[in-house]
Amino acid sequence: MKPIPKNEQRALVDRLMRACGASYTPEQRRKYFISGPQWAAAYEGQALFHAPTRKPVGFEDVIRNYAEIGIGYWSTHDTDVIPPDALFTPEQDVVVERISRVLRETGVKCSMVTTETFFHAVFAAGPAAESPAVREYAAARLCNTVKIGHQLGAQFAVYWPGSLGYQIQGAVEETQTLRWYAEALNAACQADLELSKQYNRAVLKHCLEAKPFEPQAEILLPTSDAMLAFIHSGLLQHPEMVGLNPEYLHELMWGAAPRAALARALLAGKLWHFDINDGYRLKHDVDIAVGLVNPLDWLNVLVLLRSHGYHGPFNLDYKPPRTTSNYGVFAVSFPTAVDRFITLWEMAGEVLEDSVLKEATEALKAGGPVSDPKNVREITEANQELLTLHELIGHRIFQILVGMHKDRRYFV
Ligand code: GCO
Ligand code: MN
Ligand code: MN
Repeated sequence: MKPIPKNEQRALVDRLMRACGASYTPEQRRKYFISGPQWAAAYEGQALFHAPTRKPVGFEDVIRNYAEIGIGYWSTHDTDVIPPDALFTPEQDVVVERISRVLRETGVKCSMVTTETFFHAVFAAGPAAESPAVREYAAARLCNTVKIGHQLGAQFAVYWPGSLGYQIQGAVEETQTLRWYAEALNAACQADLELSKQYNRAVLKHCLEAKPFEPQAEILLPTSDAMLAFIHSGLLQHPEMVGLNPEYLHELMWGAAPRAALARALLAGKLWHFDINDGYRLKHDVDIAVGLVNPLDWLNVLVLLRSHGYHGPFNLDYKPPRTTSNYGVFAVSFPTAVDRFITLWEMAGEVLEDSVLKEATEALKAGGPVSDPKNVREITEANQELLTLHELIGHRIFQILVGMHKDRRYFV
């Protein structure tokens, strides 16, 4: 192939996207509670060893592009849209008004707001640092975000306490740091109880998000399970207002089965918000788009969520790779991520309806007949043939994933 001239490259990408086919319409995409984060679309490709590869994109462009694609909801950090020096000033209100206008114009809704308590130098020792002034500032930031949430019509506030931990051992007393962190959350919930009255709205759902490593060497609340324990530790004044925002990759990163982590959150009644992406076990937070690494696992995750009636948001918390251009972020990255999610979600419905899977599952639950309930050999043998169904179930789910269940075969 000859070199492709620069001015023909977008057309090529568009043509190959059309050749992929099978995309959903914006109307179809809007039926799902899918949210696009400001920071995901605006991510410029930078990292510790990576210079940016994309140009900055403002919230107006992000929201308009989401609207066109059919992403019905938008989420943001406070400082994604308001420069730190403008927070708490009239300039903040101007930005919030500008956001409200573009949301109104496009019909996109703000579903979630979150506070950046990890990037700015003020959080070098984390949001629950020893210095009372830092802690007071962090608490004020959380309360301010809750207010912005009410002003923008959000239902959820997320807290990723990324820098709650330490690099140097012995420098931080863990119980004290956790107590201080709880104080900030208590302040946010208290502020919400007042603000929700003032704005005549329901209180927000306050959701904690864990990540096992990064940016600190040691993290005090590294998993969703740790956060469940923290919610019920007695440190929170309003544990009923606080739930979880697990992130698929964050659970995978520490070696968990994300589906099991979600199941534990479901049982605790705390699965309120879900960050969706993909990646690899025991690696850093690569934030790859949903379904590109573990589609089979993702299918199983969505079977669990569908069968338990999860109706919360699916937040596309991934980072378009630095090989994707600014144009590609909205032409390829977001529409394909959304479409893979919808495909997997609908497929999960097929799994739940599948007659082979239904019968196999029912048979396993029925078990084999046993006459002597203390006879270990009889009990073992009564179930022996049935247990082969585990592997058959795995095969059937694979068939559904690759579309073989409707007797489609891949011939050579
Ligand atoms: C990560 C985190 C963040 C949080 C966000 C919300 O991948 O590092 O998931 O993206 O979700 O900061 O508070
Ligand atoms: Mn996340
Ligand atoms: Mn992540």
